[in-house]
Parts: sequence; structure tokens; C-alpha cells
Amino acid sequence: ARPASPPPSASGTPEDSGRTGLDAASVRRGFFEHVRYSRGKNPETATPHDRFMALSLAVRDRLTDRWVKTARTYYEQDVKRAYYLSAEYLLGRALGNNLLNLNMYEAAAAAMQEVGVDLSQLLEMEPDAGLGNGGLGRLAACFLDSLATLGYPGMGYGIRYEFGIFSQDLVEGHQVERADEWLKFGNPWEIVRPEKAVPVRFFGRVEHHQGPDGRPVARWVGGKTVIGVPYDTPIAGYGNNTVNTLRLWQARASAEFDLLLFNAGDYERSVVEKNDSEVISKVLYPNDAFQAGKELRLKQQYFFVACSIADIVRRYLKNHNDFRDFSRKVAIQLNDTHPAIGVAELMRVLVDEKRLLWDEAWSITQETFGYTNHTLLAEAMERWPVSLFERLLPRHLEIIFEINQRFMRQVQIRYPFDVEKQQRMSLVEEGPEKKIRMAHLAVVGSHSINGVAALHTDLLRRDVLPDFAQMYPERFNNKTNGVTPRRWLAWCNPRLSKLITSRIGEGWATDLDLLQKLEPHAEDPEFRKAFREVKRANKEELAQHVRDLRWVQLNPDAIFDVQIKRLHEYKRQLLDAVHIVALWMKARRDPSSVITPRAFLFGAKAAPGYHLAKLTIRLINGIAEVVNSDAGATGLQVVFLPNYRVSLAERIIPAADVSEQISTAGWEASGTGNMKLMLNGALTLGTLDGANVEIRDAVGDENFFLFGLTADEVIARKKAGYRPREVYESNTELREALDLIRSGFFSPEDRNLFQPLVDSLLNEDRYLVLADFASYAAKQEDVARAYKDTESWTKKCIINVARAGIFSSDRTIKQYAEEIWRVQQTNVE
Ligand code: HBZ
Repeated sequence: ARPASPPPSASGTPEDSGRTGLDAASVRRGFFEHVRYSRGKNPETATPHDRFMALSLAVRDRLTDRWVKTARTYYEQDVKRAYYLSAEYLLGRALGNNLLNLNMYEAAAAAMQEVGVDLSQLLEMEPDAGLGNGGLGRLAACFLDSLATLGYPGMGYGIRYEFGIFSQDLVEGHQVERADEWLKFGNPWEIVRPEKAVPVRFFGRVEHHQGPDGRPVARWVGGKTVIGVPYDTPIAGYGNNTVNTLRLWQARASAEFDLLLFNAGDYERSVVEKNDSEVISKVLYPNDAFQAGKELRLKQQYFFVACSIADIVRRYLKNHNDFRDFSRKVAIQLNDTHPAIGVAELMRVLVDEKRLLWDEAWSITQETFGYTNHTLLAEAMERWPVSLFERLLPRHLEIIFEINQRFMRQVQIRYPFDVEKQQRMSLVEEGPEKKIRMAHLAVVGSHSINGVAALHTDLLRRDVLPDFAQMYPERFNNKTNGVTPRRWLAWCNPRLSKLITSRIGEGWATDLDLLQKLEPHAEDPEFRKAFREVKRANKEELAQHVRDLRWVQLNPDAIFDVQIKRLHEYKRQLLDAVHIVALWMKARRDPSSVITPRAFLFGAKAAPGYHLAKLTIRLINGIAEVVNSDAGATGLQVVFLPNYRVSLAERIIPAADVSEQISTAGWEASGTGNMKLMLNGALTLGTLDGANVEIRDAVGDENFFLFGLTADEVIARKKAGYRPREVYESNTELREALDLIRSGFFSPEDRNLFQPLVDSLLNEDRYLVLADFASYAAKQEDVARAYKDTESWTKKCIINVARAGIFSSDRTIKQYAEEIWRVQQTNVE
């Protein structure tokens, strides 16, 4: 659709108050201005992408006054700020979310319609900002939304990766990765601030002198300097005037350094060195639960942390002359250990640069930092070789040794005869290669250490950091994760949102506990019917998308059974897949065994180096090919949706009936997809893991499909000597399914393809897939039967929605703000 010519009044001056106008006429004016003056086009020659940029810039204009006002308010009131340090932000698209939060979606839709542009088509132009791997990165994005919506002075710091999480293609059922060129056509949301660039040193050496005051001084000199250039993205609150900032750092070569080489006449080397610097912010590491230990990754971590701390200290010193009030004005939260080097960096700044005494600097540091742990997996725990630290960050290594020496002394005093405890607690792991344990650095440098769900925090205290929990019990606390109801209900599910509002009124989007008011409506047949119609329409819409994407026509009468998350052995996509094979074999033999038609939907990216995970994707696609060719007879369908990402989640979640949350108990720290699916009326089929435990507590056992071993039973089973082959021998359905997979039936081009998968299950089965199979299969039968009782199923769904209020990230953020950060809500006029 081509837009009509601009109205005669379309030109305006920069002072035009219309820039702040949220009505359709003002939006239209802003749109045409940007088509002409930002894109340099006539409306007739503007491409769809030009229109996307023009509308986004018009929306950004309407954020800007609030953005400037918010910054000024925080500065003038000298409020305490919460800084979120995260290597990842999985933001997804911004245009729709900003239209929603500014309450200008209707106006924008009307404005675009008037000029013959389809707004929904424009929204689809926007690439996802995929600067994260999975839950940890998406949590950071939900937190930013909640901070702004609640009016907290919060700011995010991270890395402006040129390439975010890879884009996933499927080629003959295999995952193929492509670079995510999200910035290729320009990013309308960010503003670069070169005047706030920060130099960051790497390598070099430390000189120790006697200072003029007689105290020893350490000077980190030499090495190389990289420049961090900040790019700011506005984060608009919903229904208020708060617009906070996400500041992402891009690495640039330092001109100073280049000049040195230029003068020495070594042009070629200077260009090569430029590359070395700028590669730091080039690409997001695509591992979500594995520490690869790459030098560049440590460089990324120190790079963004050093820039952020310099920026935080600079801002603090604008209205303070000394550091006495630092921790009364600054709270810094570490999103896992990725930014944990910040503890040593703040010490370095305070002691070496600002000349504070060690003890003074140490109490400021501890009072400032909080640390959030997101994993119990040993292979994800960050430990960096001392030799690498020594080369890359020599001063930080000295500081860490000093922290450790003082800390070890405390441990000795508390537990004088326990040498093993001292070894367990040390920041330095001994062995053939000495390593720095980043989690221990984060723990000793923080006043608060939290897990992300009740069970996770318990296990953290009991199994992962027991010595620390014993020594500092007051530092450990739980903050169960949450999700923003703006993106994950109001935005992604307009049909359900409208139905909810029609019954309980507005207000739930910022006070999600109000959803409780839906519960009585579960008894109203009219409401249940309306609820089903919403789900049905959402399923049809997803089916349309799947048809376009995968050429499979989903049956909207089928149960939409959804497993969407990163691919990992502990998340057990294999359990889902093996069960589908067993179901299909049964249906082949006896079509009357199928209780309810079922469509199994998967979305998952595998880390590029994770062989078994990639093989699992190939297996699911192999199963899909067989099962779908036969769907008429069995009622079963299987679809693997490629390139799972935030914007795809927004389409799948509103259409889901069953939410697969089937990790081995004790391994999923929380999960947040489980919350999004519940909020959109899917029933959970899950283990007692992560936040599933709290979801089940909220909805009651009747409204949750529980199966599998508990975390304690998992440990006990392994301790007793788990032999998966015995399970295989004794369960016919399971054995036949595994044999069929092993036989090459699902990989005719390479009959041995899936042997490693089956072998891993039969020989070790670290994540107890076989041990939980029978329980899972039985519960899946319950699901199929329960779905047939339409009215009762609908009631369960409504109760799930009604009780999802506690899983709002607003609740989570209030708890962080009140219990860890001590920051105040600040009204922006
Ligand atoms: O953090 C996830 C947990 O697996 C999930 O249970 C939890 O809900 C979520 C939010 O708390 N963890 C991750 O997503 N972790 C990563 O993405 C990751 C990224 C880089 C790493 C290690 C982990 O080096």
C-alpha cells in the first residue's frame, strides 16, 4: 500500500509542540516529516523500510521530552539509582512495545490507515534486538520494562553487539547458523554519545611506588587502550512519564594508540590493531549454559564493566565530592557472574585512582553490589585461568589476591581447623591450572546473593554455595523471577487482553494481581465460551503463520503442545521427542489409542558447538517428517519452528494449550517461559523444578500436570547407582521408541545419525530422561483426557490466568528495589 500525499500542514519546526502529540494527526505529521527529512524520500518513493524508520523516529521523538525530563528529575533530586549490569539484553522489537507503553497504538494505527499504510506490516519490518541467549537476557529486558513502569531510577548497562544471537535456518532438518545483522539497515531507537566515551586498558604491567602521602601506590601502565562509546536506548514506562536508559557500549580503537603506530610508520599494524580493539563488541557468545573460556569473552566482560563503572562514578561525582555517600546513591546488580569483575574494578578505581584506604573501599564495594545467580550447572560456572588474568588484567589479579588473602583470614578465624573448607571457599581454585572462581568473587564482594526461584535459592544454599550460606546467611535471599505483563499479555495477546478488560476493567497491566478477579468468571459458561473463542482465534492465526513458514497445516482442534526454550540436555527436549515416537507407534498400530489430536510445537536454538543439542533438532525434524505425512490417520503433528526468538514467542504463546516445562528437577533455575504460557492460558505439564514449584502452589494440583522425580529423588536415584539400561529393558514402549530412533528410521540418509543420542541415554542419561519417561507418558495421557472435557479444561486455563499475578516482573522488581537496592519510586512530571 502506498501512502497518500502528506497533508498541507505536514511541515513543522523542531519546536513544534506536535512532536509531543500522541494523537493521530500529530503522528501522521511526524511520520511525513521523517519520511522527508530523515529518510530523504517523497512518500511515493519511500520503501516499507523507510516507513518503518519514519514511524519509529516519530515515536522516538515522542519519547524524547520524557526521556530528558526523567534524566533531569533524577539528577535534581539526587536519587539513589539501581544499575543493572548484564552481558545480555534480549529486547525483541521495540516499535509495538513503545506504542503500547505510550498509549499511542490506536493513534498510530489510525494515522497509518489514513495514509494507506498497514501498521502491522510495518511492525514486521523491525528486526529483533537479540542481544542475549535466553532466559537470563530476556529477564534483563523484562526488568527494564518494570523499572520504568514502576518509576524506579534504574539504568541498564551492557554491550552493543554488532551481531546478536545467530539466526537459525533449517537445512534438511539440521540447524544452520547465520550472522544476525540486526544493525544492517540502521537502528532508529539508539542515540550515540561519543562525548561520553571511556578509555579501557588491557594488558600492561603494574608499578608499585611510595605515594606522596607515604602510602603505597599501584599504577597500572602500558598495554593497550580501547575506547567504549555509549549508545543509549530509551526504555519507556507504561502509562507514566518515566523513560529510563539502556546504555550499551561499543568498542572503538583508540585514536591515541593508532597515532603512535602511525608515527612509527607502521600503517599496516595500526589497522590490524584497530581490528583487535573493535572485535570486542562484535558478537554475542551463543552459549547459554557452558563456559567456553575464550579470552575474547573475558575482554568483553571487563570492557563493558569498566566503561559502566567509570560512567557510574562520573555521574556520582557530579553532585558529590567524596565517596562517603556512594552506596547510599548507587546500587549495582550483577546479572550472573558475567560482570563479576566489577567487584575488582570498583576496588581498583577507589583505591588506585581515588586513593581511598582498602577497608573503606571494601565496605563501599560490598554495600554497593548485589549478585544474582542463574544456574546450578557446574559447566556453566565461570572460572578464568590465573595466567590469562595475569596477562590481560594484571592489576585486577593483584586485587583479587588481596581480597582473597583477607577473606581467607576471616575463614581461618571462623573455622580454624578446617583446611578443606578454606580450599573450597577460596577465590582461587588450585590444580594443574590455577583458576579464579568468579562466583566466589561475586559472593564475597556483595551484600546480597539471590537465586531466581524458591527451590533454586534453597539448592544454592544447600548444594552450590553451602560454606558461604553458613558463613553469611543474612546475605542469601530469593527473588523469584517474573515477566512483564505488557509485552507478554497486553501486547502479544490483544484478544485475551480485551476479554479480560471487558470483565474486570483496566488496571491489570500494571497491577497483575487484579487478574484474581477473573476467577469467579471461570464459573460463567458465557465467559468460558468467549475464552475458548480467543484461544481458537489465536491458534488459527498461528496455524496460518506455520503454514507460511513450514508448509504444514496445523489442525486447530488439536492440543497445541508447546516446548519453546534453548536446546539443552537438562531441558529434555529428548523426553518430549521420544514420547512422540512412542505415541506415534502406538497410534500406527491402533488408531483408536489416540485420545485427542495433538500438535507438538518446538522452538529452540542449540549452541553451535553443542553436538547432541544439534542432533536433537535434527531428530525432531526427522520425527516431524514421518509423523506429519501420516497425520490424517494418527491425529498427530510435529513442527519445529525455525529461528525461535522474542517476536516468534509473541506469536506462539497466545496459541498454546500445553506448556512443556520438563527439565530434570534441580536443574532449571527458574524458567520464565513457564510464566508467560500460564499467563496466556496454557496448562503446565511439568516437573517440580524452578518456578514450576511456585506455579503449582499458586494454581493448585488440579490445575497443573505434575510428573517426574523431585530434586531430592534425582540425587538419591543417582547415588543409588542409576542404570538407564534397566529402565530401557523393562519398558516396552520406551524400548521400541528408542530402537526405532537408533535403527535410522528417522534419518534414512544416514542410518547411524542418531546413535550418539540413544547411546547417551542408554549409557549415562545424566538427566534421567529414561527414569522419568513412564511418569511423563502417563501424565500426557491425563492431559489428552482432560482436554476432552472442554468446560473443565477451560476452567483450569482461566484459573491459571487468574493466578498468574505473582509472576509479574513488577512484583520481582519491587522486591529487588525494597529488599536489595533501597531505591525509591520517583515521579516524573
Ligand atoms: O536464566 C536462565 C536459567 O536457565 C533459567 O532457569 C532462568 O529462568 C533464567 C532467568 O533467571 N539462564 C540463562 O539464560 N543463562 C544464560 O543465558 C547464560 C548465558 C551465558 C553464559 C551462561 C549462561 O555464559
